[in-house]
Amino acid sequence: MDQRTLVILKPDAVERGLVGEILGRLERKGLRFERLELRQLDVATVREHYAEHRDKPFFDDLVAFLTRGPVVLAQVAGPRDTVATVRTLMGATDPLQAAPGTIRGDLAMLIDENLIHGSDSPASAARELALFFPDPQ
Ligand code: 3AN
Repeated sequence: MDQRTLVILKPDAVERGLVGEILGRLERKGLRFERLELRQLDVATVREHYAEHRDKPFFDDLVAFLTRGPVVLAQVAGPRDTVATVRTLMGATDPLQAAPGTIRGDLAMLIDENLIHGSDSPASAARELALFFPDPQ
């Protein structure tokens, strides 16, 4: 059965002109885009999205970063463990630790500008898709 996940190409991906490169990697893997949108996020939505990091020292900088320019939001679908498949393609949170061949491993250097978000579990994916795409298709 198909599984869905939320992908966000963060403002650094848009600014650096890497949208096509990153979406292309997901697409060439065989994943499908069910929704795809360039959107300027507001502070309240980003704070809710990253609520688990509310008490971290980097929280305010993270919110400022995610709202400094438009992002690309994608509802991504594929077989079985698509949530995990996307996380594998992304690579580790810290781009300097991320394996070559992954998006972060190949294209990023900074932990606070690491290009892409992908939901970390099916439960997170359901919550995040409802947050960013509340309207029925
Ligand atoms: P991932 O995006 O790999 O799921 P999380 O959920 O641990 O990673 O972190 C969410 C976001 O918070 C990361 N994408 C990154 O931009 C930022 N972040 C995580 N850890 C740090 C850190 N130590 N310093 C600055 N930013 C961080």
